[in-house]
Amino acid sequence: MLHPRYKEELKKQEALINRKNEVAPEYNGIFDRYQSPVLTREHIPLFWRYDLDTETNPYFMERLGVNAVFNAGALYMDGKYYLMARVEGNDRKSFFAVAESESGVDGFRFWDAPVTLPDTCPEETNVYDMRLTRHADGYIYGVFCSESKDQNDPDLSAAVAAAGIVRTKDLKTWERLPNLVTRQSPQQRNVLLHPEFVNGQYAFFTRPMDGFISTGSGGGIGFGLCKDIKHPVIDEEIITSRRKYHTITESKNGAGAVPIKTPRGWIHIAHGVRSTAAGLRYVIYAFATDLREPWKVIAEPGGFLIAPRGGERVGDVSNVVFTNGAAVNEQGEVFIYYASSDTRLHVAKTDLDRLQDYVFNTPPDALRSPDCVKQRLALIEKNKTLLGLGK
Ligand code: M1P
Repeated sequence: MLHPRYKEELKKQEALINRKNEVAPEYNGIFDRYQSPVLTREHIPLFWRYDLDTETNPYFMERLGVNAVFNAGALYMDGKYYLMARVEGNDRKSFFAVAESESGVDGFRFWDAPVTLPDTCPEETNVYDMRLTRHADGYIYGVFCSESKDQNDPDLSAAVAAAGIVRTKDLKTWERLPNLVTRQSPQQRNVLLHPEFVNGQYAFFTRPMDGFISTGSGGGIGFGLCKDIKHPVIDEEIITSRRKYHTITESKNGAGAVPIKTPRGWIHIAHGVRSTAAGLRYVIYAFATDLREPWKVIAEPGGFLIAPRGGERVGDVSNVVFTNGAAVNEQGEVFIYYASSDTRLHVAKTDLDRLQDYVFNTPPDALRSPDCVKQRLALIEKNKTLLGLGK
């Protein structure tokens, strides 16, 4: 018999899913932040978590709890917004689940079951952070982190990160391809497939790493070409967006959303990490690469685009905002899906014109305090004239 508590809990969940999302009051002219998260653990269907049968679950206990819903790949297709969310169970294992919405800012509802990926890697323990690419070859690719225990290291926490690759035409049936091999880098995370062929080859943005957590000698976001997606090997990676001392990318950076094509260049929305006394701080930044040579950075505004604010600062891994998906509709509206503190997922909305203006007209990081002051003084002087204020 269906447990009587089910209907009560379902009512609460329906109210949450149907809640209208409002633009937050903060203004920066670059994007609108929305007040409520678009996905949380409370959005997970009750029948994925509870045994609904009174006989076997008299107390209506959560049997398979969900801890967090965050880092999502994103796609706009046929008038709908799709998110490939990272769902983390109470047991710490992540899996993928698709949620869809008509508006892109609210009403996200999970499909009836999580994604079942072909289980082709017996050593793989955890999967997360899928980037969805609609590729020129007609497939939708999902590139994600495939994590395994490092069998060569007795440390219980030693792990190996690789880039797993799947593809589909409908987000329902998935074909798994071999993990990406990068000859120069022992580990990879935050890898994404570029949507177009480059020099007739598949092109990946990578993140060369020496270890599981530390990028070590990895200089930043990498780029590499691969001839055959069914045997994906990158012989050579070059660095595109480079990590720099005393900037938001000093400790690490990584590709985020699939690059967005604009008349002026590919716009990348990535993450940068720096070390603080309170631990690592993750922010989101943007840069542009050349249309024909997409590994060449042609503009990189200084500082962050999105940083954790208010309640976003707190969660399982605090002081983190992270993105691995954005969706662009026919009107050129851009929905940046970003997670806060590895706990829940939000949206920030902008458009292609604004993004280009931001990326190409925001001053670059001047790298030294005296030069940053000069940048600011130039702005102040210009505005003083406009405001009719004396020298
Ligand atoms: O915990 C913050 C993020 O840490 C990782 O990112 P990076 O590889 O750049 O350190 C990822 O595991 C990501 O999932 C997570 O949100």
